[in-house]
Amino acid sequence: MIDLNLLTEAVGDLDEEKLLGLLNDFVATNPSEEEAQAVVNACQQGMAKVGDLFESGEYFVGDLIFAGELLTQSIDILKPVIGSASGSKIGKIVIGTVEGDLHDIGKNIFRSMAEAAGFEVFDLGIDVKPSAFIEKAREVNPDIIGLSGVLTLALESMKKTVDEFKAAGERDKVKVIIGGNPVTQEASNQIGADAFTTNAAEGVKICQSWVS
Ligand code: B12
Repeated sequence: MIDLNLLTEAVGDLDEEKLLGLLNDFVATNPSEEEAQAVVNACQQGMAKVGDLFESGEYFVGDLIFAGELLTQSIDILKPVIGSASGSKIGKIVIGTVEGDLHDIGKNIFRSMAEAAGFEVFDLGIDVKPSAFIEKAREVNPDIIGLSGVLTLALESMKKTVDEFKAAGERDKVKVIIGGNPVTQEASNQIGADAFTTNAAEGVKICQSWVS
């Protein structure tokens, strides 16, 4: 099994060669889905280190951009072992990163895992306005709306989105799950979501429980 601490360190240090080497070796061992999820978590912890180093002034915006590219590349390598969907679809999810937030790595990881679990996922991308979520919901009748965001201000956009669903008479037709680094139980209550998570695999389990 891959050394998860080494992996977290490689992400935090932005050591591309080491990181991609570790991941390619890992994928070649034909790992289980659980092992792949542990690897995603280790990468996520590495990104938290990148965030801390940015906050303390050691890393700059260029480093954040590079970290983003590095993690996107890492997830591409991991995709074949994260799981694959078989058979019919178990439910529909509309997801997007909320208005004002451009971070999409976490959303993309959740999307891959949800698709692997058999969900049909409609991904609206980044900086998604509440009206765009509502429009898509009316078009495809999803079971679940997934709101992603990592900026503190994303919490306000999530609340605005849920409020607009209520005003449009669409809120009771869907379950709402929010995800991303700043979400908490308290934030979830204020936003009016049905669930929250900072872990994509857990998010998928919650969604599965809603459609089973
Ligand atoms: C990479 C990065 C960037 C990249 C993003 C690239 C991309 N394509 O996403 C770029 C360079 C674009 C960027 C820009 C900025 N960033 Co930035 N960024 C980060 C960093 C280092 C990592 C984020 C990340 O990808 N984490 C890894 C993923 C895997 O974790 P995650 O998002 O939490 O996702 C997991 C779960 O939460 C869950 N999940 C996520 N979404 C969803 C949705 C659903 C439905 C479910 C169920 C689950 C789920 O699944 C994932 C896997 O388990 C963070 C540091 C941090 N601690 O997060 C800062 C951070 C978020 N950025 C920050 C800042 C300040 C900025 C900028 C303002 C910088 C600037 N001066 O320009 C801009 C803002 C741009 C904007 N308007 O959004 C701050 C935010 C501070 C705050 N409190 O709001 C942070 C926290 C860094 C810091 N410590 O200061 N950033």
